[in-house]
Amino acid sequence: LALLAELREALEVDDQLVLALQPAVDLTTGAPTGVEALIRWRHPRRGWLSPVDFIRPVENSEQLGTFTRYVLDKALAVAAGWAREGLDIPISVNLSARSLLDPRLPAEIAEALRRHQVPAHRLVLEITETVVMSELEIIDEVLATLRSMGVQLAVDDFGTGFSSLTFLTRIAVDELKVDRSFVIRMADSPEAAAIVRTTVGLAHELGLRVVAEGVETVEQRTALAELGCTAAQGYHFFKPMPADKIGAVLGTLL
Ligand code: G
Ligand code: G
Ligand code: MN
Ligand code: NA
Repeated sequence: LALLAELREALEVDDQLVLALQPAVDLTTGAPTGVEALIRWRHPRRGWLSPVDFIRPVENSEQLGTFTRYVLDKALAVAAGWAREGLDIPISVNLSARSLLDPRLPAEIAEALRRHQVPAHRLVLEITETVVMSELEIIDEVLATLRSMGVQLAVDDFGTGFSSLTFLTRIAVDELKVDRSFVIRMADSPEAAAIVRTTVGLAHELGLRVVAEGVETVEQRTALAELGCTAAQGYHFFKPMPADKIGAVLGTLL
């Protein structure tokens, strides 16, 4: 596939794959609770590509490991910069479920954390639970190892997978991210509102953080606060932004 050959090149030249960064904020104080890293490909001929244009082929290729290490390395370089400025804020990285099948991943992440001198708790790995049963044991072990290192785990797109609740009984996590689809429908769907309220309650009962995703309006923000949600992310607060813009934003918010 041409795209994969081009990606191999992009992973080597270093200025094509860039991270967009989107803060999540505390709904009461407005302070940033974390920043999510979202990959973008500045393709020399095709223009800006979104991950939806290339993640699936990468996941099914031999380049997944290289790609995952690349994203983690970029994200930890950003976090290292914040640490030098005295900003104590975690960075969240989206991991393809398939990359959790590599038992070398925890050691690689440990090495990257050391190299960038970033404490493990400043890294949050966002995972989805769309993995097939036969692979669960390996993934459980990789995730348990990462968490024992102090790395934080977040369940992304919570509520959209096939086994979210079972997943929570198997894997100890730190954060639930309420999927954007529920936030969008909250106002006119009692079902969506109930799912958000229940997820927030579940998180609180389990002692987990909860972040609502895709908040675009002040109405959604108010409704979330009324449902007891404490943190949120979305265009209403910040769009994903280039790394050189985020320092100023975090500086003014803290
Ligand atoms: O940022 P955007 O809305 O275009 O992201 C689209 C999808 O790509 C989302 O599901 C997001 O989680 C995923 N994504 C963004 N960055 C990364 C990444 O670095 N690695 C992986 N595996 N997925 C990512
Ligand atoms: O699957 P995941 O939750 O990681 O996906 C995050 C995606 O959502 C990213 O592609 C990001 O660009 C996008 N995103 C972030 N905030 C908003 C928002 O308020 N509205 C919409 N439509 N997309 C958002
Ligand atoms: Mn995410
Ligand atoms: Na999500």
